[in-house]
This record gives sequence, C-alpha cells and structure tokens, in this order.
Amino acid sequence: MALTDLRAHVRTDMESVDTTGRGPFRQVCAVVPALDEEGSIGPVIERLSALGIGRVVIGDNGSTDRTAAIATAAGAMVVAASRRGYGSACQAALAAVPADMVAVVFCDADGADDLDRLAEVVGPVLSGDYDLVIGSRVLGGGERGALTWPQRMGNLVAAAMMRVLYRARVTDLGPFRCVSTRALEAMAMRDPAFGWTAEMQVKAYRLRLRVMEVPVRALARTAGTSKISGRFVPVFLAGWAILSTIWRYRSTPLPGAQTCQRASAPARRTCEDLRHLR
Ligand SMILES: Nc1nc2c(ncn2[C@@H]2O[C@H](COP(=O)(O)OP(=O)(O)OP(=O)(O)O)[C@@H](O)[C@H]2O)c(=O)[nH]1
Ligand SMILES: [Mg+2]
Repeated sequence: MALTDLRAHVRTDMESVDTTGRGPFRQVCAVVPALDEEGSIGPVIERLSALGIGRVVIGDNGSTDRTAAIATAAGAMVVAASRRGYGSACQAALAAVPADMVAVVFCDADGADDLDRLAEVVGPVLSGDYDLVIGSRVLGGGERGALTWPQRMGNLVAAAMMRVLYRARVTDLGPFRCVSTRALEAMAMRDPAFGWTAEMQVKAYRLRLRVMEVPVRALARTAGTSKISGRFVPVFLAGWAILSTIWRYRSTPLPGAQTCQRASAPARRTCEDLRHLR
C-alpha cells in the first residue's frame, strides 16, 4: 500500500503532530517495529530524539509488556499493528509518518543498531544524493556474537542472490536504513513479515533508485529475548521469506508501477520523477 493510501487510515489527530523541532534531522521520521521490547525501547527512542530525529513512530505488534507505555512516555507515537510480523509493524508505523517528512529511518527496538552512525545513514538521503542508504554490518563488523551464524549465512546467500539477479553492489540486509519518502511511495511496500527489508532493496534495484551501503557495527540486543535469531523455526521462516522475496521480484511487474498509473496527481509526479532516475 502506498504511503498516501496508508495515511488515509491514520487518526485525524496525526495532523497536529509537531514536526517543527530544531534537530538536524527534523524532517526525518524514525520507524521502529517493536514486539515486547520494554527493556530496550526507551533508550532507543531517547537516543533517536537526542540525535535530532523529528519524530519517532513505534509499530507495536501486540506487545503484552510495557513497550507501548514506555515508548509513549519517551515521547514516541505508538501505532498498534493489528497483524503479526515485522513488515506489518513497519507498515502500521509508516501510516503515522507526518506528511512533511522527507525521509524515514528504520531501526529495530532492541538496541542492536549502531545509532552512532545515524548521520552517515541519513545524510546521503537528506542531501538528495541517494534514495536508499543501508547500514551494512558486514562492512562495519561489530560485537562478537552479535550476529548468529544462521544470520551471517542467510545474509551471505541473500546478498549473493541480489548481486546475481539484480546486479546490485550489496553485502547486507540490515534493518538500520534510511529511505526518502518519495522512494517509499514508489516502492508500494507490501510484505507483512521478514521479506520486508529484502523487498525494499530489490524494488529499489528494479526501480533503479540510487542505493548505497555505509558501514555500521552489529551490536547485540541490549535487553529482552530474540524473536528470530535464537530459534530454529523463526530463523527458517525468516530465511525463506527473504530468499523467496528476492527471487519473486526479479521479473514480476512492480506494484509501484501500477501505483504510478492509479495514483493521485502528486503521487504520480513522484513516480514519474523517480523514473527519470532509472
Ligand atoms: N520477530 C518479530 N519481530 C518483530 C515483530 N514485530 C516487531 N518486531 C521487532 O522487530 C525487531 C527484530 O526482531 P529481533 O527479535 O531483534 O530479531 P533479530 O534481530 O534477528 O534477533 P536478535 O539477535 O535477538 O536481535 C525487533 O525490534 C522486534 O521487536 C514480529 O511480529 N515478529
Ligand atoms: Mg535484533
């Protein structure tokens, strides 16, 4: 669903969101998917705000702990995602991105992203030089044991597939990334689960958007329990979702292209502008 469509579902009080802060990234909105992350969500939001992010939106995936209360107290907007899944949480949060934001930075709620590198991840999108910047933990290295071996192997295979099928220069599918809101509109993201990050990348390659990687460190989650990496079934499902997404989009018509034709005039202009970049 396109951002414009998503916004139609958002509560009307979203219009009153204050995006007039003075932070260096006040036109950047952080989107953070969260499922039972009460031990880490507060410091993640505080850090993003301290670094000057204009707005933090949490996609809360039915947390049963104090995630939502802590996030609200830390100054974030919390949007409930009715459907389980990483992509679903991101979609729900995207619906609450204020209309005047020029970019969205994604990071996880578990404190495992290298927010010290925020400027490197966000800067090239804000300057208009790139449409998507991905924090690569392969290029950045990081804490020992932060990535489990299935995660490393999965990344290796996924990146190799993207290099072969899309001729992309890519090393990672890390969650810490920044994308312009214009590019997001054209991508018309759909995946409700762990194909989300792969979908964003392969659509960017197919749309010939300007994509770059910057090194970020891989950190261990700061609290709570893993929903994926330590467990066999979620690891298998995540791996399958990622690889099948990469394979599927190699030749299918892009939903983004349909959105271009069906979209309202401003959204259509966005798509057409992006086409010039191809
Ligand atoms: N797995 C999962 N994660 C979700 C969901 N909704 C939101 N999330 C968030 O997505 C992020 C990634 O999940 P993690 O459990 O950290 O997965 P991981 O990074 O492979 O595992 P760790 O090694 O523990 O960091 C976290 O911020 C979760 O809270 C969901 O439905 N499923
Ligand atoms: Mg994690």
